[in-house]
Amino acid sequence: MSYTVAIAGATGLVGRTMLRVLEERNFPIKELKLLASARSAGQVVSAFGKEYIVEELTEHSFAGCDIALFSAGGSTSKQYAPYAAAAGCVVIDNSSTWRMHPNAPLVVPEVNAYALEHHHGIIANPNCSTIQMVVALQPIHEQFGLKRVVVSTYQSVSGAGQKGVDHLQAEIQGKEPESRISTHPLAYNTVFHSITDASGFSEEEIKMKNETRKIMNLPDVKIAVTCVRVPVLGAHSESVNVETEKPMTVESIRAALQGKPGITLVDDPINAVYPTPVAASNKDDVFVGRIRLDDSVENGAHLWVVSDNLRKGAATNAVQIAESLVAHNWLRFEPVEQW
Ligand code: NAP
Ligand code: 3JN
Repeated sequence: MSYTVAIAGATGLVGRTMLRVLEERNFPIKELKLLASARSAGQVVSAFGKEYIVEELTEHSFAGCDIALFSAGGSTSKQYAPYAAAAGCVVIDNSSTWRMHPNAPLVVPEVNAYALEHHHGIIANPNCSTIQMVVALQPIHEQFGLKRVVVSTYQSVSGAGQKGVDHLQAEIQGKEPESRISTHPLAYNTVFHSITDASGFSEEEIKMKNETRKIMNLPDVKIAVTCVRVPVLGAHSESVNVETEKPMTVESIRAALQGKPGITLVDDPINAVYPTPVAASNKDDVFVGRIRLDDSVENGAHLWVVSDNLRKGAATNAVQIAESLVAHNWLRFEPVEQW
Protein backbone atom coordinates (compact mmCIF):
# COMPACT_ATOMS: atom_id res chain seq x y z
CA MET A 1 0.00 0.00 0.00
CA SER A 2 1.09 3.57 -0.62
CA TYR A 3 -0.55 6.83 0.35
CA THR A 4 -1.27 10.31 -0.97
CA VAL A 5 0.25 12.74 1.51
CA ALA A 6 -0.22 16.50 1.70
CA ILE A 7 2.12 18.79 3.64
CA ALA A 8 0.54 22.09 4.63
CA GLY A 9 3.38 24.51 5.42
CA ALA A 10 5.81 22.60 3.18
CA THR A 11 8.10 25.62 2.73
CA GLY A 12 8.60 26.21 6.48
CA LEU A 13 11.28 24.83 8.79
CA VAL A 14 9.05 22.05 10.10
CA GLY A 15 7.50 21.31 6.67
CA ARG A 16 10.92 20.96 5.03
CA THR A 17 12.05 18.69 7.85
CA MET A 18 8.90 16.58 7.37
CA LEU A 19 9.83 16.05 3.73
CA ARG A 20 13.34 14.97 4.72
CA VAL A 21 12.04 12.61 7.42
CA LEU A 22 9.46 11.03 5.07
CA GLU A 23 12.26 10.43 2.57
CA GLU A 24 14.73 9.06 5.13
CA ARG A 25 12.17 6.69 6.63
CA ASN A 26 11.01 5.58 3.21
CA PHE A 27 7.37 6.36 3.97
CA PRO A 28 5.23 4.70 1.28
CA ILE A 29 4.19 7.73 -0.80
CA LYS A 30 1.90 7.38 -3.79
CA GLU A 31 1.57 11.11 -4.40
CA LEU A 32 2.85 14.15 -2.57
CA LYS A 33 1.10 17.52 -2.42
CA LEU A 34 3.13 20.43 -1.15
CA LEU A 35 0.99 23.30 0.16
CA ALA A 36 1.85 26.74 1.51
CA SER A 37 0.53 30.29 1.34
CA ALA A 38 -0.08 32.16 -1.92
CA ARG A 39 3.38 33.74 -1.36
CA SER A 40 5.11 30.43 -2.12
CA ALA A 41 2.77 29.01 -4.78
CA GLY A 42 4.81 28.01 -7.83
CA GLN A 43 8.06 27.38 -5.89
CA VAL A 44 9.83 24.20 -6.95
CA VAL A 45 10.89 21.74 -4.22
CA SER A 46 12.92 18.54 -4.76
CA ALA A 47 12.01 15.40 -2.82
CA PHE A 48 12.00 11.65 -3.45
CA GLY A 49 14.15 12.30 -6.53
CA LYS A 50 11.43 14.42 -8.16
CA GLU A 51 10.50 18.07 -8.44
CA TYR A 52 7.23 19.25 -6.92
CA ILE A 53 5.50 22.58 -7.42
CA VAL A 54 4.17 24.19 -4.24
CA GLU A 55 0.45 24.92 -4.42
CA GLU A 56 -1.60 27.43 -2.48
CA LEU A 57 -3.46 25.81 0.42
CA THR A 58 -7.22 26.05 -0.08
CA GLU A 59 -10.25 24.23 1.32
CA HIS A 60 -10.19 21.99 -1.80
CA SER A 61 -6.55 20.92 -1.42
CA PHE A 62 -7.30 17.58 0.30
CA ALA A 63 -9.51 15.77 -2.23
CA GLY A 64 -8.00 12.30 -2.74
CA CYS A 65 -5.45 12.71 0.08
CA ASP A 66 -5.01 10.01 2.75
CA ILE A 67 -2.86 11.95 5.22
CA ALA A 68 -2.20 15.68 5.69
CA LEU A 69 0.73 16.82 7.82
CA PHE A 70 0.02 20.39 8.94
CA SER A 71 2.72 22.82 10.09
CA ALA A 72 1.44 26.16 8.87
CA GLY A 73 0.56 27.80 12.19
CA GLY A 74 -2.49 27.63 14.42
CA SER A 75 -4.92 29.82 12.49
CA THR A 76 -4.25 27.90 9.25
CA SER A 77 -4.87 24.58 11.04
CA LYS A 78 -8.05 25.90 12.59
CA GLN A 79 -9.34 27.06 9.21
CA TYR A 80 -8.28 24.15 6.97
CA ALA A 81 -7.90 20.95 9.06
CA PRO A 82 -11.69 20.43 9.28
CA TYR A 83 -11.90 20.57 5.44
CA ALA A 84 -9.25 17.87 5.22
CA ALA A 85 -11.03 15.64 7.76
CA ALA A 86 -14.35 16.21 5.95
CA ALA A 87 -12.65 14.96 2.77
CA GLY A 88 -11.71 11.73 4.61
CA CYS A 89 -8.05 12.72 4.97
CA VAL A 90 -6.40 12.17 8.37
CA VAL A 91 -4.78 15.35 9.67
CA ILE A 92 -1.68 15.23 11.86
CA ASP A 93 -1.41 18.78 13.10
CA ASN A 94 1.69 20.41 14.58
CA SER A 95 -0.03 23.50 15.96
CA SER A 96 -1.60 23.97 19.39
CA THR A 97 -5.07 24.48 17.88
CA TRP A 98 -6.45 20.98 18.45
CA ARG A 99 -4.15 19.69 21.19
CA MET A 100 -6.59 20.07 24.08
CA HIS A 101 -9.72 19.35 22.00
CA PRO A 102 -11.54 16.37 23.55
CA ASN A 103 -12.01 14.69 20.14
CA ALA A 104 -8.37 15.03 19.10
CA PRO A 105 -5.83 12.54 20.45
CA LEU A 106 -2.55 14.20 21.44
CA VAL A 107 0.09 11.62 20.68
CA VAL A 108 3.73 10.77 21.26
CA PRO A 109 3.96 7.20 19.93
CA GLU A 110 6.46 6.04 22.59
CA VAL A 111 3.96 7.08 25.28
CA ASN A 112 0.36 6.77 24.06
CA ALA A 113 0.12 5.29 20.55
CA TYR A 114 -3.03 3.51 21.83
CA ALA A 115 -4.87 6.88 21.74
CA LEU A 116 -4.74 6.80 17.93
CA GLU A 117 -7.09 3.86 17.58
CA HIS A 118 -10.43 5.68 17.67
CA HIS A 119 -9.44 9.05 16.23
CA HIS A 120 -11.91 11.23 14.33
CA GLY A 121 -9.70 12.58 11.57
CA ILE A 122 -7.67 15.21 13.41
CA ILE A 123 -4.68 14.08 15.50
CA ALA A 124 -2.54 16.60 17.35
CA ASN A 125 1.23 16.58 17.57
CA PRO A 126 2.36 18.09 20.90
CA ASN A 127 4.63 21.07 21.43
CA CYS A 128 8.31 20.27 20.87
CA SER A 129 9.30 20.92 24.50
CA THR A 130 6.54 18.62 25.74
CA ILE A 131 7.42 15.76 23.37
CA GLN A 132 11.02 15.32 24.47
CA MET A 133 10.12 15.60 28.15
CA VAL A 134 7.34 12.96 28.09
CA VAL A 135 9.51 10.49 26.17
CA ALA A 136 11.95 10.65 29.11
CA LEU A 137 9.27 10.80 31.82
CA GLN A 138 7.16 7.82 30.71
CA PRO A 139 9.65 5.05 31.64
CA ILE A 140 10.29 6.79 34.97
CA HIS A 141 6.56 6.98 35.63
CA GLU A 142 6.11 3.29 34.74
CA GLN A 143 8.90 2.23 37.08
CA PHE A 144 8.64 4.65 39.99
CA GLY A 145 5.27 6.52 39.75
CA LEU A 146 5.51 10.21 38.92
CA LYS A 147 4.39 12.68 41.61
CA ARG A 148 5.90 16.01 40.58
CA VAL A 149 8.02 17.47 37.78
CA VAL A 150 9.98 20.73 37.81
CA VAL A 151 11.30 21.62 34.36
CA SER A 152 13.31 24.53 32.96
CA THR A 153 13.79 24.63 29.19
CA TYR A 154 16.73 25.97 27.18
CA GLN A 155 15.05 26.34 23.78
CA SER A 156 16.77 26.94 20.46
CA VAL A 157 15.68 29.74 18.13
CA SER A 158 14.50 27.32 15.41
CA GLY A 159 11.51 26.69 17.71
CA ALA A 160 10.28 30.08 16.54
CA GLY A 161 10.56 29.05 12.87
CA GLN A 162 12.69 30.57 10.11
CA LYS A 163 12.22 34.03 11.65
CA GLY A 164 13.93 32.89 14.86
CA VAL A 165 16.93 31.50 12.98
CA ASP A 166 17.22 34.66 10.84
CA HIS A 167 16.99 36.90 13.93
CA LEU A 168 19.86 35.15 15.77
CA GLN A 169 22.06 34.81 12.69
CA ALA A 170 21.68 38.51 11.81
CA GLU A 171 22.69 39.56 15.34
CA ILE A 172 25.69 37.21 15.38
CA GLN A 173 26.82 38.82 12.11
CA GLY A 174 26.38 42.26 13.69
CA LYS A 175 23.40 43.14 11.48
CA GLU A 176 19.98 44.50 12.37
CA PRO A 177 17.46 41.62 11.97
CA GLU A 178 14.77 42.21 9.31
CA SER A 179 12.20 40.89 11.77
CA ARG A 180 12.48 39.92 15.42
CA ILE A 181 11.06 37.16 17.61
CA SER A 182 11.89 39.09 20.80
CA THR A 183 12.22 42.75 21.67
CA HIS A 184 15.47 41.78 23.46
CA PRO A 185 18.65 40.72 21.64
CA LEU A 186 18.87 36.94 21.14
CA ALA A 187 22.64 36.77 20.64
CA TYR A 188 24.67 36.28 23.83
CA ASN A 189 21.43 36.50 25.82
CA THR A 190 18.60 34.47 27.35
CA VAL A 191 15.00 35.62 26.87
CA PHE A 192 11.47 34.42 27.58
CA HIS A 193 8.65 33.55 25.18
CA SER A 194 5.93 36.24 25.07
CA ILE A 195 4.03 36.41 28.31
CA THR A 196 0.39 37.12 27.54
CA ASP A 197 -1.32 35.35 30.42
CA ALA A 198 -2.42 37.42 33.43
CA SER A 199 -0.91 34.73 35.67
CA GLY A 200 2.55 35.67 34.35
CA PHE A 201 3.15 32.37 32.54
CA SER A 202 4.04 32.18 28.84
CA GLU A 203 1.87 30.15 26.45
CA GLU A 204 4.77 27.71 26.08
CA GLU A 205 4.79 27.08 29.85
CA ILE A 206 1.02 26.55 29.95
CA LYS A 207 1.17 24.20 26.93
CA MET A 208 3.87 22.05 28.53
CA LYS A 209 1.84 21.60 31.70
CA ASN A 210 -1.52 20.82 30.04
CA GLU A 211 -0.15 18.66 27.24
CA THR A 212 2.00 16.51 29.56
CA ARG A 213 -1.05 15.71 31.71
CA LYS A 214 -3.13 14.76 28.64
CA ILE A 215 -0.48 12.62 26.90
CA MET A 216 0.57 10.74 30.04
CA ASN A 217 -3.05 10.47 31.19
CA LEU A 218 -2.04 11.93 34.56
CA PRO A 219 -4.56 14.78 35.02
CA ASP A 220 -3.38 15.57 38.55
CA VAL A 221 0.39 15.26 38.23
CA LYS A 222 2.15 18.35 39.64
CA ILE A 223 4.22 20.23 37.08
CA ALA A 224 6.20 23.47 37.48
CA VAL A 225 7.52 24.93 34.21
CA THR A 226 9.84 27.77 33.20
CA CYS A 227 10.58 28.15 29.48
CA VAL A 228 13.67 30.01 28.31
CA ARG A 229 15.01 30.85 24.83
CA VAL A 230 18.79 30.52 24.46
CA PRO A 231 21.08 31.51 21.57
CA VAL A 232 21.28 27.98 20.12
CA LEU A 233 20.23 27.32 16.51
CA GLY A 234 18.72 23.85 16.82
CA ALA A 235 17.66 21.35 19.53
CA HIS A 236 16.05 22.11 22.87
CA SER A 237 17.59 21.19 26.24
CA GLU A 238 15.67 20.70 29.48
CA SER A 239 16.61 20.42 33.11
CA VAL A 240 13.97 17.99 34.42
CA ASN A 241 13.62 17.33 38.15
CA VAL A 242 11.30 14.48 39.12
CA GLU A 243 9.74 13.41 42.39
CA THR A 244 8.36 9.87 42.49
CA GLU A 245 6.28 7.55 44.68
CA LYS A 246 8.97 4.86 44.89
CA PRO A 247 12.66 5.25 45.72
CA MET A 248 15.17 5.52 42.88
CA THR A 249 18.90 5.09 42.48
CA VAL A 250 20.99 6.46 39.60
CA GLU A 251 21.46 2.87 38.41
CA SER A 252 17.73 2.06 38.55
CA ILE A 253 16.89 5.23 36.60
CA ARG A 254 19.48 4.34 33.98
CA ALA A 255 18.04 0.81 33.78
CA ALA A 256 14.51 2.22 33.35
CA LEU A 257 15.61 4.43 30.44
CA GLN A 258 18.19 2.16 28.77
CA GLY A 259 16.95 0.61 25.54
CA LYS A 260 13.55 2.31 25.61
CA PRO A 261 12.29 3.31 22.15
CA GLY A 262 13.37 6.81 21.19
CA ILE A 263 15.80 7.27 24.10
CA THR A 264 19.59 7.34 24.01
CA LEU A 265 21.44 7.54 27.31
CA VAL A 266 24.49 9.80 27.18
CA ASP A 267 25.61 9.75 30.78
CA ASP A 268 29.26 9.57 31.73
CA PRO A 269 29.65 12.98 33.37
CA ILE A 270 33.14 12.37 34.78
CA ASN A 271 34.35 12.09 31.18
CA ALA A 272 32.26 15.11 30.06
CA VAL A 273 29.85 12.77 28.28
CA TYR A 274 26.38 14.31 28.39
CA PRO A 275 23.77 15.40 25.82
CA THR A 276 24.28 18.71 23.99
CA PRO A 277 22.10 20.45 21.40
CA VAL A 278 24.91 20.38 18.83
CA ALA A 279 25.28 16.60 19.16
CA ALA A 280 21.48 16.05 19.18
CA SER A 281 20.87 18.12 16.02
CA ASN A 282 19.67 16.17 12.98
CA LYS A 283 19.00 13.09 15.14
CA ASP A 284 15.63 11.60 15.98
CA ASP A 285 16.16 10.39 19.53
CA VAL A 286 15.70 12.05 22.88
CA PHE A 287 19.10 12.15 24.63
CA VAL A 288 19.19 11.83 28.42
CA GLY A 289 22.11 12.33 30.79
CA ARG A 290 23.39 13.96 33.99
CA ILE A 291 21.21 11.62 36.03
CA ARG A 292 21.65 12.56 39.69
CA LEU A 293 19.65 11.94 42.84
CA ASP A 294 18.00 14.98 44.41
CA ASP A 295 18.26 14.64 48.19
CA SER A 296 16.12 17.74 48.84
CA VAL A 297 12.98 15.51 48.65
CA GLU A 298 12.23 11.92 49.65
CA ASN A 299 12.42 10.36 46.17
CA GLY A 300 13.90 12.84 43.73
CA ALA A 301 16.21 12.94 40.72
CA HIS A 302 17.60 15.33 38.10
CA LEU A 303 17.82 14.61 34.36
CA TRP A 304 19.16 16.61 31.42
CA VAL A 305 17.02 15.96 28.33
CA VAL A 306 18.01 17.15 24.84
CA SER A 307 16.36 16.62 21.45
CA ASP A 308 16.10 18.17 17.98
CA ASN A 309 12.95 20.29 18.18
CA LEU A 310 12.35 20.20 14.42
CA ARG A 311 12.72 16.41 14.24
CA LYS A 312 11.40 14.52 17.33
CA GLY A 313 9.81 17.80 18.50
CA ALA A 314 7.80 18.15 15.30
CA ALA A 315 8.45 16.35 11.99
CA THR A 316 9.65 12.94 13.19
CA ASN A 317 6.90 12.61 15.78
CA ALA A 318 4.29 13.48 13.11
CA VAL A 319 5.71 10.94 10.66
CA GLN A 320 5.86 8.29 13.44
CA ILE A 321 2.14 8.93 14.07
CA ALA A 322 1.48 8.41 10.35
CA GLU A 323 3.55 5.20 10.42
CA SER A 324 1.61 3.94 13.43
CA LEU A 325 -1.75 4.65 11.72
CA VAL A 326 -0.61 2.77 8.64
CA ALA A 327 0.87 -0.16 10.60
CA HIS A 328 -2.36 -0.65 12.60
CA ASN A 329 -4.67 0.02 9.66
CA TRP A 330 -6.17 2.96 11.57
CA LEU A 331 -6.41 5.49 8.74
CA ARG A 332 -10.18 5.11 8.36
CA PHE A 333 -12.19 7.06 10.92
CA GLU A 334 -15.64 7.89 12.23
CA PRO A 335 -16.08 11.61 11.52
CA VAL A 336 -17.46 14.06 14.09
CA GLU A 337 -20.27 16.39 13.09
CA GLN A 338 -18.39 19.55 13.84
CA TRP A 339 -14.83 20.39 14.78
P1 NAP B 1 7.99 28.68 9.53
O1 NAP B 1 9.36 28.27 9.19
O2 NAP B 1 7.71 30.11 9.76
O3 NAP B 1 7.00 28.14 8.37
C1 NAP B 1 5.65 28.44 8.33
C2 NAP B 1 4.97 27.67 7.20
O4 NAP B 1 3.57 27.92 7.24
C3 NAP B 1 5.43 28.10 5.81
O5 NAP B 1 5.41 27.00 4.93
C4 NAP B 1 4.35 29.08 5.38
O6 NAP B 1 4.20 29.22 4.00
C5 NAP B 1 3.13 28.38 5.96
N1 NAP B 1 2.01 29.29 6.09
C6 NAP B 1 1.93 30.40 6.84
N2 NAP B 1 0.73 31.00 6.68
C7 NAP B 1 0.04 30.23 5.82
C8 NAP B 1 -1.26 30.30 5.24
N3 NAP B 1 -2.11 31.30 5.53
N4 NAP B 1 -1.64 29.33 4.37
C9 NAP B 1 -0.78 28.33 4.07
N5 NAP B 1 0.46 28.20 4.57
C10 NAP B 1 0.86 29.14 5.44
O7 NAP B 1 7.48 27.95 10.83
P2 NAP B 1 7.80 26.44 11.36
O8 NAP B 1 8.89 26.45 12.34
O9 NAP B 1 7.89 25.55 10.17
O10 NAP B 1 6.49 26.12 12.23
C11 NAP B 1 5.23 26.03 11.64
C12 NAP B 1 4.22 25.69 12.72
O11 NAP B 1 4.51 24.39 13.24
C13 NAP B 1 4.27 26.62 13.93
O12 NAP B 1 3.49 27.77 13.75
C14 NAP B 1 3.77 25.75 15.02
O13 NAP B 1 2.36 25.80 15.03
C15 NAP B 1 4.24 24.38 14.59
N6 NAP B 1 5.40 23.86 15.37
C16 NAP B 1 6.67 24.29 15.27
C17 NAP B 1 7.70 23.69 15.99
C18 NAP B 1 9.13 24.06 15.89
O14 NAP B 1 9.95 23.56 16.69
N7 NAP B 1 9.53 24.89 14.94
C19 NAP B 1 7.45 22.68 16.82
C20 NAP B 1 6.16 22.26 16.92
C21 NAP B 1 5.17 22.85 16.19
P3 NAP B 1 4.92 30.43 3.18
O15 NAP B 1 6.32 29.96 2.94
O16 NAP B 1 4.13 30.52 1.93
O17 NAP B 1 4.83 31.64 4.04
O1 3JN C 1 9.17 28.26 20.76
C1 3JN C 1 9.43 27.07 20.59
O2 3JN C 1 10.56 26.60 20.79
C2 3JN C 1 8.37 26.14 20.15
C3 3JN C 1 7.25 26.87 19.52
C4 3JN C 1 6.22 26.25 19.00
C5 3JN C 1 5.14 27.01 18.43
C6 3JN C 1 5.39 28.22 17.78
C7 3JN C 1 4.35 28.97 17.25
C8 3JN C 1 3.05 28.55 17.38
C9 3JN C 1 3.82 26.55 18.53
C10 3JN C 1 3.57 25.22 19.17
O3 3JN C 1 3.93 24.24 18.55
O4 3JN C 1 3.05 25.16 20.29
C11 3JN C 1 2.79 27.34 18.04
C12 3JN C 1 1.36 26.93 18.18
O5 3JN C 1 0.89 26.22 17.32
O6 3JN C 1 0.73 27.36 19.13
